[in-house]
Amino acid sequence: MRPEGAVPWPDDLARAYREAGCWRDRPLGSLPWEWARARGERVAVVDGEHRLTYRDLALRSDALAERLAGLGFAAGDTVLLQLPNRWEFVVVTLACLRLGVVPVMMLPAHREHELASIGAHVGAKALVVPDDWRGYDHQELAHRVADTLPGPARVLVVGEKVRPGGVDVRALMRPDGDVERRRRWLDERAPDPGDVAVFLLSGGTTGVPKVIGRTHNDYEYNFRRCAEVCGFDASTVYLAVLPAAHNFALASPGVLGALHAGGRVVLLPSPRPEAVFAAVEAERVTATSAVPAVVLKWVEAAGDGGHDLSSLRHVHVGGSVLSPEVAARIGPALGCRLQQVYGMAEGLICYTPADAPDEVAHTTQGSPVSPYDELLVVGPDGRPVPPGEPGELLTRGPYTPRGYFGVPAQNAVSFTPDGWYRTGDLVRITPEGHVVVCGRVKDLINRAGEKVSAGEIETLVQEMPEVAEAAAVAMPDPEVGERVCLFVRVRPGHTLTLDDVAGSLTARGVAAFKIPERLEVLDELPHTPIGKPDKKRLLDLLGLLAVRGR
Ligand code: OOB
Repeated sequence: MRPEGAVPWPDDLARAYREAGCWRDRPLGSLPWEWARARGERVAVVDGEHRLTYRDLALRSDALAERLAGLGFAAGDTVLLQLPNRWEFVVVTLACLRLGVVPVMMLPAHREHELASIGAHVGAKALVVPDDWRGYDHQELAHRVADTLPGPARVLVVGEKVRPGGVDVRALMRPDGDVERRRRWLDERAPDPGDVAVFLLSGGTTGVPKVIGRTHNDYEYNFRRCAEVCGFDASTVYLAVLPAAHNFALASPGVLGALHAGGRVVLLPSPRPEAVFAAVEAERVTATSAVPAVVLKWVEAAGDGGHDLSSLRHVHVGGSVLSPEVAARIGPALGCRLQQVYGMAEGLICYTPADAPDEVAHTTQGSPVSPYDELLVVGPDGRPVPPGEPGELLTRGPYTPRGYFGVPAQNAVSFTPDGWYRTGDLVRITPEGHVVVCGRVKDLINRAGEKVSAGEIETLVQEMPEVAEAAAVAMPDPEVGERVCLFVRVRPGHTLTLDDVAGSLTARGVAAFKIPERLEVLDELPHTPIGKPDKKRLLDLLGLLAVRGR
């Protein structure tokens, strides 16, 4: 079953991608048994004391898939998946894929605002959450959100403390019963590989939920090609520290790429240097991925020594701009090679080669992982710029879908009529074919790789009674790259503080990473000739305020 509203590729291209071997027409849910047949007793997933073999993964995901079917879930249903980097994340994801239930990859940091709007948009039938996580009661959150959703939505809970009204997911994973019968039953119900397998969230929404349906075919190709480019094989031990729900750590090549290549995945719910270095040493990790803000912390902490990091071969760094200076420090500090990655939930992934010379690895974001990726760099007039000149990057290809789910008006803006996705990124392409990201035209704030839509924040803030007009801009920051800075004009007789704004947004259930970290109240916001806040001038003003020491 196809969730209605997902935009398919044209038939002739679909045929070409099959003939070229990009699309293999195998549902992702069949992979765990394929892996188990080849290497059943090898450890696939490590989470602290928990070690699951490939066979465990197949058994447990089948058990959960069958019992989800027993609860009434069927192919094409959507569920909001909000789990931290724990072994259950992998089993739940594989179980959904097996049954054709489409998980929507929410982040642990998301709150009511995000869960409720995305849940309503995709018609979610359930939320899968931890009981509590980092002192936050996700179970309670899930019940609250479930009550707001149009259909009856169930709350599925991973943890010890499942309260009445919630379903105990761990109990459903117990691999007891007739394994062969269950396997055949699920094989017969396998979803179509051309259907949507997972929904990813776009980095930075505009208020309109931007949810990307990735098909079994396109997503398998995504993680298979990334794994090849990163040299993943049976000796790979991949450490997932970024949220596994993010395309980077999930499939670029990430968790799924490492498993597909026969490697081992180590899950860690935090990127803190001490925990990461301990895990690298204990599990002999060979590869990991990080955003620049995180890798900078590792580089700074590595000098303290104390841990044996010699197993580490590659660290993949992407999600936001990595300065050449930090890039050059990574290899010497961590004793491994850097691979830069420029990617997006919408599809296109570029990697610097695993053995690239420093010049390429330090100063470019690599080249597309597939020879069938198409790249076009255009000027403001929409026409291609001369080779090597900067412009907005448009892209199409075998793992870049043709539209967001269920938002035709937004698709008319984000995609061209002939299917190119407008990345909103300014890039230039070197004579050797490597992409260099040099800016962006889209209005978002990239805070340590987490994308915050300026428009979304402005809409929320403008609903505050004190606010007459608001504009959110990206404030440069040495630690996290950018932070949200808010400029406002207040209504006559009102005042506003940063705490007021933070308090209001938090009360409305907005994820913490989106909350503005600086507020400037102005008598008047500068405007462009068509009457929008002039963000260029606001940024200049921010620079001036910084110089004056504010
Ligand atoms: C990754 O995915 P998203 O969907 O969170 O964000 C995509 C956007 C890009 O359009 C670009 O604006 C920015 O993030 N970005 C970079 C970058 N990599 C991504 N900007 C500068 N330099 C880079 N290396 O962020 C993502 C998905 C898969 C793999 C890696 C990153």
